[in-house]
Amino acid sequence: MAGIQEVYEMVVKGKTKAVELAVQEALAEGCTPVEILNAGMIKAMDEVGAQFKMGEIFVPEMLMSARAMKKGVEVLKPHLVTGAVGSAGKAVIGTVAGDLHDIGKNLVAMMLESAGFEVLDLGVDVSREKFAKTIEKNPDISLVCCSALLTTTLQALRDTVTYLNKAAFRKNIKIMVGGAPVTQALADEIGADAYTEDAAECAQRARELVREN
Ligand code: B12
Repeated sequence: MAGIQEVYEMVVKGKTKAVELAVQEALAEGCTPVEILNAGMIKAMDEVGAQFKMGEIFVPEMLMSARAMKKGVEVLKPHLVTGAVGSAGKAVIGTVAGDLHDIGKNLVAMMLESAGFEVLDLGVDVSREKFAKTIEKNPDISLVCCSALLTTTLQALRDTVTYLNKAAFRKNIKIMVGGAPVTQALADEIGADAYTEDAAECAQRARELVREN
């Protein structure tokens, strides 16, 4: 589909205004929001990551693509989010300490909202203490989602989950972990309740998990 290809190219090039238009065009062509997200924007970020790794582009270009993708997601959001917010329970989400990547985390938050969760988003570079304090202040939280995008911040993910595992509130919450370098094996090893590869699956799994409690 021409619209999706345009979304892909404009995210790779970091053209915010053009992405906004391309997403609208792709929607008008009849592409589904999930297709636009996966085959347009996420695929584009993979290309950007590959170009960065090869030394073809640098952090500023990566940042421009990130901004362009955020704009595209904003346009898509009303088409993706459908559920009755709050009916599935309360969740807290954040990217772990030392990590500033938030696009994936924001998508997870959006999908959770769509699945009916009320979501407290703590943002990026979130310390384990901040996760814990938020849960203490909000005893109705039933789900904690931690995101990590760097191999160097997997240690912070491990520290966070270990810390939460020792807390008195542990029995009341389920912990989900994710992000590109995270695996099921790591999730098991550090004592998280679940891992999923993408945001849509995360929301689905979250509903099952919370029902188990
Ligand atoms: C955009 C980007 C940036 C932007 C981030 C902007 C922002 N607001 O997020 C900026 C420019 C700031 C940046 C900085 C850096 N980046 Co960067 N970045 C990327 C890039 C290109 C895209 C990330 C992204 O948004 N992907 C799209 C989203 C949708 O995917 P996602 O985050 O993986 O999320 C999906 C799943 O993982 C899952 N998920 C995510 N979170 C969670 C949570 C839960 C609970 C669950 C269940 C699921 C889940 O659901 C999501 C959607 O389905 C990646 C390359 C890549 N392909 O990932 C590199 C990449 C992650 N960055 C990299 C690097 C090296 C850096 C820097 C160190 C560069 C530098 N020299 O400064 C800094 C680190 C800054 C820091 N302290 O965090 C490397 C990491 C290498 C490694 N193995 O550790 C990558 C892989 C690029 C590369 N190939 O080298 N980056």
